[in-house]
Amino acid sequence: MATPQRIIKAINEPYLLTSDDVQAFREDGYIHLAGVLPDAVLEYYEPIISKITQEHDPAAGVALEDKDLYGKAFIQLGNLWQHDAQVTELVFCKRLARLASELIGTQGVRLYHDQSLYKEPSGGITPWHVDQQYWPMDSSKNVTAWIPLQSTPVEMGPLCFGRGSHLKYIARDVKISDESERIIAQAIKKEKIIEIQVPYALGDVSFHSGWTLHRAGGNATEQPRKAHTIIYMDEQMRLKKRRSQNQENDRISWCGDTADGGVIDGPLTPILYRAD
Ligand SMILES: O=C(O)CCC(=O)C(=O)O
Repeated sequence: MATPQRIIKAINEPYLLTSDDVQAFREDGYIHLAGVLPDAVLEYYEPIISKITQEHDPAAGVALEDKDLYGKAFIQLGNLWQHDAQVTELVFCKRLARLASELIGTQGVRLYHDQSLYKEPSGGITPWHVDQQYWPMDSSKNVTAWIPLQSTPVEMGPLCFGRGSHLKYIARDVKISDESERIIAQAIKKEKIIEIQVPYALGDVSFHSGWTLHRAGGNATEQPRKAHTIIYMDEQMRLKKRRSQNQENDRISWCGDTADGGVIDGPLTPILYRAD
């Protein structure tokens, strides 16, 4: 069944940012925007994303208590857009891509990848970490849209950000782990970084930079915390020499046959928005 036109229209029309919004994003390393996606959009796409996540859960059948720290944090599935044409509509939509481009200040943005991150009932914390240590990108012009698929009270484990931490060079080589949780929590105290954790209403979307410290609490509710994320990068983003196996794994997953130093413009990283 084709997606109703009112849904297609809602995900492609602009959401207007103020210059204060852009300044806040650049100073804080994140922004939490209200009412980015209408309820009807989330009610339409949530069951599709949930079905794909369930069907392709790489750890299906493993009990929560038998999972490691990462597995307890969330069920993770990458590039849902390749599974379903309707998810492609959402992941490729202009409303979110334009927001990403205006926040990071580029002429246009490409997709890096999308993923679903479902925290099971009683699921564990997402340890403090930075995203960009996984990405072989030669600049910090990237941003993740975090899109909860239900209203998300604090006890369900919404994202929590270290305000302004993208400018502090903390734990940039530490992969997400018990160690990253401990090291970053200590650094946050020492540097007096303010932690911002607030509930998300349905339709709220946050955007955070690749170097922003962030975590999420556990899910203390009996419902799954369903979230979808889309990672955008500058349309001119170049592939840098890898510093770790994680970055090499990302190159293999997302960067096609891009040569070192070249623009990452393979079939998995299409341009999603370009200002006229
Ligand atoms: O959803 C989560 O718990 C973590 C998400 C995250 O770290 C991210 O999207 O960068």
